[in-house]
Amino acid sequence: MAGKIQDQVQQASTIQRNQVLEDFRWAVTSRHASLMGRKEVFMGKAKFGIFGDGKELAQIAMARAFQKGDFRAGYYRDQTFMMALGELTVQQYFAQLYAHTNAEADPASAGRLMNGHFATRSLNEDGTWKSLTAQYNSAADISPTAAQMPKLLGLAFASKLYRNNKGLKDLTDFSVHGNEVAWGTIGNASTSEGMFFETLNAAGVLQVPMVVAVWDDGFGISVPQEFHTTKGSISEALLGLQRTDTEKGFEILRVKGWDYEALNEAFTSAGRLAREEHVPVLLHVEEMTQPQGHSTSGSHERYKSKERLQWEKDWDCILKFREYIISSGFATADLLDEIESEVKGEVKRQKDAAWNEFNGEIKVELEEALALIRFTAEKSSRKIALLQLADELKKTINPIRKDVVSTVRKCLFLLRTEGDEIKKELANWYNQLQEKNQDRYNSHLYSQTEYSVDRCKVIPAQVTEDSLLVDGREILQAFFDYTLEHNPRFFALGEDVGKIGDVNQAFAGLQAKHGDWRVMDTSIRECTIIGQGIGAALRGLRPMVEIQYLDYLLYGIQLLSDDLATLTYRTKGGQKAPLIVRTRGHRLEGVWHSGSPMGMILSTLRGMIVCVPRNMTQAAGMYTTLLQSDEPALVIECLNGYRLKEQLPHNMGEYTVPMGVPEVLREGKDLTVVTYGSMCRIVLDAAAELAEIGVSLEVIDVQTLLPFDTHGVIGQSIQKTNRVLFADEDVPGGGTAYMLQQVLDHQGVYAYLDAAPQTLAAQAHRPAYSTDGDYFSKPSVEDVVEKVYQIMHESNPKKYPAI
Ligand SMILES: Cc1ncc(C[n+]2csc(CCOP(=O)(O)OP(=O)(O)O)c2C)c(N)n1
Repeated sequence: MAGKIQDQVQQASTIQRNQVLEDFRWAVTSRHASLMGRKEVFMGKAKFGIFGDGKELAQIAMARAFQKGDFRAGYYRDQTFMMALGELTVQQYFAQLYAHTNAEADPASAGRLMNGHFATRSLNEDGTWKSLTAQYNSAADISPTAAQMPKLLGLAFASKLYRNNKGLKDLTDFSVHGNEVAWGTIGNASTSEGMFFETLNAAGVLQVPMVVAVWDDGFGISVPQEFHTTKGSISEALLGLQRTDTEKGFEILRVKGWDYEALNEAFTSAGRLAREEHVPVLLHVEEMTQPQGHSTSGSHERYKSKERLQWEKDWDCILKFREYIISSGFATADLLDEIESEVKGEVKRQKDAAWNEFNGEIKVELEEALALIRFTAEKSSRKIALLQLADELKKTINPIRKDVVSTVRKCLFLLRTEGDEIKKELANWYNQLQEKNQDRYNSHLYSQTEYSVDRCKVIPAQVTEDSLLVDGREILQAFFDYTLEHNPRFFALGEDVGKIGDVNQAFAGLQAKHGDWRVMDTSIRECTIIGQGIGAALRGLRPMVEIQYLDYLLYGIQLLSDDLATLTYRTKGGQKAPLIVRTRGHRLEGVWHSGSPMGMILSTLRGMIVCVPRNMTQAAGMYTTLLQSDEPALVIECLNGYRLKEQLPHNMGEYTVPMGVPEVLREGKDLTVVTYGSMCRIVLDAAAELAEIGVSLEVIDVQTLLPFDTHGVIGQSIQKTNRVLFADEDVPGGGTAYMLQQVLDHQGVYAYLDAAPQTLAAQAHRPAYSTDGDYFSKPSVEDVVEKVYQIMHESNPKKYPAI
């Protein structure tokens, strides 16, 4: 018996020893990757580097507590975590540092993001989901500090839904009974951001399985802790969130970043609490270091005192780990040295392999270019100049693609006066190369799979004489009711969306009918409402999140722009979050309930679909299209349209509205007015008035701004009318300027125009209050009539004398 126990003790200590030594291996692997990474930048082989040195031990503990199906949403220091998890090889780490554009070489971003931006791939090549519960998952990182937090809330919230919404229980590729934990990481300085506080508050309210680890190294670049956080400690500052015996809240833990055993214990218990009880945990990891300073952009000797620098050396987590291993008798110093030296060799080998692969591809292209330029030179009258360009290219140290392509373009420019026969080989090669480069650098802004909105089947709405005439909001209500019934992944949340069914009652009665886990109220927190949607969409759900008024989208536009709109692009199709953001805008009342800031949206949300339906029938059809595709979208309903009567289509939930296809609302021959949203009715009223004096307007509703008229409907109309006016409610130079640019650049209409294309927008200021305020701020029927008339007058002053 005693012998058996002894054997077991022996066995347990062998396992423990092996684990400790494996952890040591990961720690030194990551550290040497950091050290060599910095050198690569200084040697000019990479442009910029930011590394995870000084934070290794805590990340290994986090990796140990992390389970399949879990998600990480973190930041640029987490290389050790990713490596220890087996989701990042050293070679991949260096491939990203060099910006290798191959998704196999750099699975996180295919060379699109600077180093330290981690991600796992959730999707197969064809856009279908992998089994997320069979793999470790990391949401794709972004650089803005703390912007990883809102989606972290959503990733954790998804577990809540999967556990509580019985309709989701079969989706085992996404969740097993909501057991998945969302793990967040953030630097101490970044906890000062509003998004951090907003996320924590919401997580405490929602009681979601979220562990937030704060990597605290006492600085935010050069700025020390006392400038960042009240009381100098985020766990102190947030003590009010701590749960008690009677009140729900957070579990708050503190641990030192060099204390191996305490770290393992803290992460294990945090993971268990979150996973089993759905309690959010804040894990404040203090006394971390940054041996090489913030990044390759500068040296920390500039702002850290001698004492601090010495302290960081003495309390380096790997040094402390070594001391722990030796004093616990797991290994001798010699053995650790041996392991480290072996690891160092392996890191170097993988670094070199990454460089050779990255550089090898470019070398091949360079050699091909040189051969073709020289070959072409022999036939060309510009031989000397061409050979000189080839020589210069040949001499480039660490050449990159730009060197090759820019030289070839210079050559082709030199060859512009020579016949095709002379330059055809070089030109063909260049065209093929540019196709590859397009894929490398410019692809995947939108879905390139069969789930793209373009592939959605068009099914017209069926409206007949016996279709009921109902309020616009009832059209939406019928749509939402249908979708809640037929699509278990669909849910809606937002301020006032649950109990009262949104401020305009499109969800009225639907929470009572479909349940509290389908139609939900939230607090007033636009940014994390969006984050909640992004995270849930990353985990296979189909959220619709509501921003109560378009003017308040500003609170969430940063996240939409930085995170959601870039997701497919920055992972080169590796992840998707098909979130629908529903909001309402255009004219209604006053400064903050009449917004139509399309210019802002169009500049910041490339990568999203932007729908501007003129009524609720169109809106419902657009929602159907979006739910059949996998693209994230913003849909702006007309604030003043919920009480207007519309005919209820018979095929609600089935009819679709295609994206990027304008609709001609009224045919005419004199002038085309291009508009959308609430302006459609204004322009149609103006068209009726103008018809009375013999001016025939063609009125086009663009329906979606992104994508924009992919069928050239507007150009065809201009070919007929030869005059065009772009009208909307945005500021001058906003949405109208965009529409004008799209048509001029892509539809070749210049030759068909008999008059200068014009725009009509709202005033440059926000709209004043009340009906008069609206009249003097937004384009009115009279404004449209007069503007059109002015264009007609300029064409034919006799027929249309000045007003
Ligand atoms: C919104 C935003 N502001 C500024 C920056 C520039 N920036 C990058 S890292 C950083 C400091 C972050 O410090 P901390 O959160 O403590 O993390 P650490 O780098 O120390 O791990 C700053 C200011 C940024 N990336 N995003």
